[in-house]
Amino acid sequence: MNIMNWLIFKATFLFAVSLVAFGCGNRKEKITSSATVPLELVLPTPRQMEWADAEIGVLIHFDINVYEPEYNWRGDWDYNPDPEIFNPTELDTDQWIKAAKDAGANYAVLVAKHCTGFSLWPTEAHDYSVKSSPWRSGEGDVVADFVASCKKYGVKPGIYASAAANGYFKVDNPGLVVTGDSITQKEYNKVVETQLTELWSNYGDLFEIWFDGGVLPKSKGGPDIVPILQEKQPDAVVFQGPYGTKNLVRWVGNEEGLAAYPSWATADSTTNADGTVVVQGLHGNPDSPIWCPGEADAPLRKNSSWQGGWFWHEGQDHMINSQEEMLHKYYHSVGRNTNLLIGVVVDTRGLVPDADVKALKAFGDEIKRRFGTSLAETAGEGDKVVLNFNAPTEIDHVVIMEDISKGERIRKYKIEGKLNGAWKLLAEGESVGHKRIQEFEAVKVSSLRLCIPESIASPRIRKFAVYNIW
Ligand code: IPT
Repeated sequence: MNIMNWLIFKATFLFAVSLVAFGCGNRKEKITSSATVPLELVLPTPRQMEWADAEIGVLIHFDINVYEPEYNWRGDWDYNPDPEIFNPTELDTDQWIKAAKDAGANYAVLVAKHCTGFSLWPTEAHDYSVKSSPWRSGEGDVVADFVASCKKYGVKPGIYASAAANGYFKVDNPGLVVTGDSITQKEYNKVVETQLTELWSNYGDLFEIWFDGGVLPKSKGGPDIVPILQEKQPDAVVFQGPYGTKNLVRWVGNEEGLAAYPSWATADSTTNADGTVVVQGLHGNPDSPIWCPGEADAPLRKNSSWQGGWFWHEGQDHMINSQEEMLHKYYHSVGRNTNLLIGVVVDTRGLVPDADVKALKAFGDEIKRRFGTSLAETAGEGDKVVLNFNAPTEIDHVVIMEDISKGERIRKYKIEGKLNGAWKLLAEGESVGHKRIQEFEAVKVSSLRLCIPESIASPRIRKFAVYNIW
């Protein structure tokens, strides 16, 4: 028997023994189902672990269309709003990042260029940018301000600059020039390469790079992004990044902050990663060799507001999601092994509106109130972790975290509480990964246990915590 087989045998044996010894229910079935342990566990990179720990981020949207809401970048390819209208006289990126921090965000991604093509930094690639605007007499750089504020407040900076759409260059998804009359695809690809080189070279290390709609690969006529990414930002986490690069993160398939359940951190595709692949496999795939967890993006303003809630529009403060709605998204993203990326708008002043600042803070405060302090918590290894109370204690939430540095090992779990001397099933599920939040009807228990009837190797529980929130 070689070492690996021995380890497999040992893991299976120990697993069976512990089930017999502790009897976490349904014993027979579980012993047989524990028989396979893969030869290699898929592990996240250190940066992907840091990203999972960050849990909440913001995606800050600001573009020239905020000053001209009638403009539709797809409507008239020959028209672009005049840069003269872009003048956020009160722009204060500290205010944006403070608002993000109040929401509990640990990272922030700035939309440096959205579909209009107007660029928030003084790019050398063309003149359709802040340098042609009256804002700070054309001397300003929103990206530089943003990164400086992130540093100041300890929020990790990221940048979104979609290559897939650009009204200024008549480009539509998945990154192809629609008319071909004013600029060729080759020239557009060069613009993208120049712009991404600038963004990835001039603003320090980026925590996350965001490709909206994925990246059209070179083989399908797109820009040659991979070598630039690998040279300039080799450690950045890349949302819908090119296949084959490391630190990938996938879309969850909606803009409502709702991950499917189960939600495995491993997946076969990054969903739309090349801008053309059909979205599939939203649950991920526990047997895939690619670590590519979900990131659930959702604007603070409802999807039914202007531009899907991503951009500011006058008179829409009432479209801000309620605290309950935001918490629902949190439970269905962070609580499902997926990061939550909250879309934040910037208004014509250059500020996050007061109503949004308030809502972000209320959301962050409530998460702290709910999950800031547990009633009890522990960590452990193996198929069972127990928490005992001195007296029957009312509980209604459990948080489970795996030590993902050792891989996502749990395949099925049960949470059981001891009521009047008997174990009762309170909740059960499949994926855990970085974090699983489980809510159930309040119940008084003297003990609580996490049972893991199915896993691919001995489970490593980083945290098993219980709360009384209601
Ligand atoms: C959508 C893209 O098609 C998808 O790939 C992903 O990037 C997503 O945006 C991010 O929110 S487009 C949107 C209008 C649903």
